[in-house]
Amino acid sequence: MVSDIFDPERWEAVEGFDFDDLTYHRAVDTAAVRIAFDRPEVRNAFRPGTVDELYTALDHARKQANVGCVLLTGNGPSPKDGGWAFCSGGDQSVRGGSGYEYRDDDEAAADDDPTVREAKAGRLHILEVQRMIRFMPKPVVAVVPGWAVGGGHSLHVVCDLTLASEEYGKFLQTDPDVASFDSGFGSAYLARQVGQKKAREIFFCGKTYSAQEAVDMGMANEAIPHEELEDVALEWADEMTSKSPMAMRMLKFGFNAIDDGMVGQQVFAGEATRLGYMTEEAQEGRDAFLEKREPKFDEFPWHY
Ligand code: S0N
Repeated sequence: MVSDIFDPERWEAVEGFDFDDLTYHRAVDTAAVRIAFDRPEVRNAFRPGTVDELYTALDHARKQANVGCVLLTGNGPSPKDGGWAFCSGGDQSVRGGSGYEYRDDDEAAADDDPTVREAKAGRLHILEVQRMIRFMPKPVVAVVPGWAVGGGHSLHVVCDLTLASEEYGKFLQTDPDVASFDSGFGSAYLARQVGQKKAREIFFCGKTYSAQEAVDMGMANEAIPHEELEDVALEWADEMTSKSPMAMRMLKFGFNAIDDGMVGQQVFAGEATRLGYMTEEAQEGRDAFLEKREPKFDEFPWHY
C-alpha cells in the first residue's frame, strides 16, 4: 500500500524504476508526478540510498517535457504505530559510515572498493537534492502528511510550496540535537520565509509547530484536512500546470535569483538566452556567421 490518502485511481506508476525507498507515480489527468518517501516505519528518514533514488526520480521528472509540477510527499501511516511523516531527515542509524552497507546491488559491490567507500563516507548528497529542487524549472510542492523534521524540514523549506495535513502535519528542527546543521537553504532560506528571529527560534529552541502555525509564520501555504491532502495537492498542481511553462520557469528563477548570487543570475540568464535564441534577431547573428557575411542587425529595433 502506498498511502492511506493516496487515490490509486488518479495515479499510475512511472515505469523503468525499481526503487527500494521511494514510490514514483504520474498523475492520470494532470501534468504532475508524485514522489514519496516510502519508509514510514522510521518516519520516512532518508538513508544514502534513499537520497540517490530521490535524485534519480527528481532528475527524471525534471527532464519530462510534459510534466509541470512535482509533488514530494511521504507514504504512511507507519505499520508500527499509525504515525504519519513527510520525512524525519537523515537516518541516524547509518550516519557517519558510508551508509551503503544495507544495499545488495551493483552499488554495494562497488563499495567493496576501498577508494569508493572512502569517497562516499559522510557524503551529504541530500544537498545535491536540495539544489535539484531549487533549480528544477517547474514548481516542487512539499505535501506534508505528518512530521517534517531535521533534513526533512529543510526539504520542505527548499520546495516552492508547502501543503500540510491540518491534523498530523508537524514541523520540527532537531539538527542541533543530533549535532548536524543545515546552514544553507534549511536555515538561511527559512529566515527569508519566516524572518530571522523566528528562524533562529526554530533551530535554537527545537519547538514543534502545527500545520496552521507553519502557515501563520509563512513557511507553509495551507493546512488541509488530512483526508483531502492529496486531492487538494493535485488541484494545486492542476492549476499550476495549466499556466505558461515559460512564465512559470522565469518566475521561479526570478524568485530565486536575489538569494542565489551569481549562480541565480546564471540560471536566470540561461533561460533568457534560451528565449533570445528563439528570436529572428538571434537567428540573424547565427546565420550571418554561417554564411560568412556581416549580420544585418539594423533591421531590428532597439526596444524601449
Ligand atoms: C520524527 C520524530 C519527531 C517522531 O517522533 P515520534 O512520532 O515519537 O516517533 P518515534 O518513536 O521517535 O519514531 C518512530 C520510529 O522511527 C525511527 N526514526 C525516526 N526518525 C528517525 C531518523 N531520523 N533516523 C532513524 N530512525 C528514525 C525511531 O527510531 C522509531 O523507531 P523504533 O520504532 O524502532 O523505535 C522523532 O522520531 C525524531 O526526532 N526523529 C529524529 C529526527 C532527527 O534528528 N533527524 C536528523 C536531523 N538531521 C538531519 O536530518 C541532517 C541530515 C543528516 O543527518 C545526514 C543525512 C545524510 C547523511 C549524513 C547526515 C549527517 O548529518 O551526517
